[in-house]
Amino acid sequence: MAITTEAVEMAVVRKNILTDTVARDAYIAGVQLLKQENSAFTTADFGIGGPAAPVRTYDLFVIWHIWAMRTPVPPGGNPKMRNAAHMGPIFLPWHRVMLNLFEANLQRVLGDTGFGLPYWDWAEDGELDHPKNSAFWQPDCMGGTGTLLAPTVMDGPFAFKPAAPNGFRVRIATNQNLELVQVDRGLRRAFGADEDSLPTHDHVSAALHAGAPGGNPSLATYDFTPWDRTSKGFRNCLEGWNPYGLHNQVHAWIGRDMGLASSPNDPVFYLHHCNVDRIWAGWMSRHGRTYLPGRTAPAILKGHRIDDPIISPLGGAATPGTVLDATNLFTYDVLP
Ligand SMILES: [Cu+2]
Repeated sequence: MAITTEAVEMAVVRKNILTDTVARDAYIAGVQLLKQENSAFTTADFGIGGPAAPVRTYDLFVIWHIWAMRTPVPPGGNPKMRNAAHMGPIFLPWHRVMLNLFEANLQRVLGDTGFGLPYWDWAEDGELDHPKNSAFWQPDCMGGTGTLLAPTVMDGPFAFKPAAPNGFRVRIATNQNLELVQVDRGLRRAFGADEDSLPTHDHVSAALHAGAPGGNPSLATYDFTPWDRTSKGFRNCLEGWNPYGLHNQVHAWIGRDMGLASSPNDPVFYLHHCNVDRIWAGWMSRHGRTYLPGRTAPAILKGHRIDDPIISPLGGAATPGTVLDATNLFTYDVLP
């Protein structure tokens, strides 16, 4: 079966993975299927060294994300200041498109067009004294109490089983130069090693309630010039550069694979980003489906303006303007 490159027009409901065990189990099963399915591509198609090996459908998304991370905007710029998917206004639309296509592929392999990608409400776990003891990390959910000294995930559905060739393995990663390389190892996490805590409900609320007493009024605006990792505004608050927190903090708290350009290697990536997308939907429910910069912004922002096609080998017909309202594809059971 070929990878689904277009989201299926059917309004599914995305639910909390900790309260919907049906969605949880379907997600886990679908990820395993995408991880075992050969795409039409081999590693040689992406210039990855070593013997040519089939690229699994799941791993195509990993490659896609790394590629975006390496693509500076503007061309020739510094991808660590703004790239095709991060550190700029496109961050939220770009990941929305990625999630929609991942969800469509899960629907395909599960044979269930009603499947909705679940989300992980990490702010709920941020309220716990010991977030690593959350139900989320138990063997019937994501498993894997990785530590700095023993980061390989050894329990749960994505446990590393060296003798099981079809078990969950990390197959595509990057070297120090962000070049794609083939690997064959287990998934890695190190809770709390790079960041002590998860964001809490107060942090999410502060991002959403710009008009509340003591609130930050700039958070009522989607984004600001210079449209990069230094900007004020809602996008960069949720992305977690200014102030540091939310999305970035969650990646850092989980650590290891989740801290890399290849972070979609961890199936938690999609559950995390689904929650980020849900927070964005919550913000739009208060402030309107607004987006900046507009179409007349300077060309150096090409790929981040409201009518620009997103820069991506997949889902490239989408623009920010076309994905602000996604209710034809999905809704959330609860908005923050
Ligand atoms: Cu990303």
